[in-house]
Amino acid sequence: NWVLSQLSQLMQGAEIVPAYQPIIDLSNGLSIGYEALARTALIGLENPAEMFRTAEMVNREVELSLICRRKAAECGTFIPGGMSLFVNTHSNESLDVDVLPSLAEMRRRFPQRSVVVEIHEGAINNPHLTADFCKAVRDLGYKVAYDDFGAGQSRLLELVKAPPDYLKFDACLIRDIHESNPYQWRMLKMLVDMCHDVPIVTIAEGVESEEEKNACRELGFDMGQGYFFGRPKPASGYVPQSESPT
Ligand code: G
Ligand code: G
Repeated sequence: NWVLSQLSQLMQGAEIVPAYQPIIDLSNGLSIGYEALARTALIGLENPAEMFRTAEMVNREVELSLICRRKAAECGTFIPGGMSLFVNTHSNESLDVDVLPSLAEMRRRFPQRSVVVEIHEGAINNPHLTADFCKAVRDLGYKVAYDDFGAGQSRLLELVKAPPDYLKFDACLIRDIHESNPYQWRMLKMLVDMCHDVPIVTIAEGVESEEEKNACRELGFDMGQGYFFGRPKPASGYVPQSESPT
């Protein structure tokens, strides 16, 4: 059908334009890096979740996720040295067979780029494999983040046996946090403190208001990400027009 034919066009890669969303250090308000989020103008696939659902229908989600990471690195050259590019993975990607080789390729092509790989919680299902993966990523000079923590099937086993460098707390835990009951507040505080003890850098996702930002800071979150700090936008949105390549 129409959407599937759009998908095969997408697989050529040229139709993917990554958007980049800043990740902010809550102690000083400065960006520490950018998460790449896939975008396309192809009709029927504009929504990345829909784009991946369509790819899953024809078992091409792993390939698509790999293409998105390539594009994220290629278009992410605006990111200053010292800041990190955060890239995504799909739950059906195998950490050792799919993700690791693609990171090694990224390392060869962009040796100066600092990269954090966000592991989807669906792919975190074996403590030994996950620990081996984390070690291999660090051997490449990259860092690991566990994504969407607390929203779905997040497992404590890997958090204990294979602690990541970053833990991204899902937006649903952050939403309306300033109105939350004392138990919810204490629970989050405890989780953040636990991370700092390891240490794991904590990132609050989906921060949409000043109140939420202040609450996250008070809870001790290291970093924040969300519309309050900046919406995802294409690389061209970060480069002053006069400095664009001609
Ligand atoms: O950007 P947005 O919130 O609309 O993205 C929706 C979902 O699509 C994200 O939560 C993420 O799971 C997925 N997604 C977006 N970009 C990428 C990407 O580059 N690779 C992978 N694997 N998933 C992505
Ligand atoms: O990779 P991950 O599954 O964490 O994807 C994050 C998703 O959340 C992306 O689709 C991104 O566009 C979206 N997003 C980023 N910031 C905000 C925010 O402040 N509010 C909401 N509702 N969504 C956000």
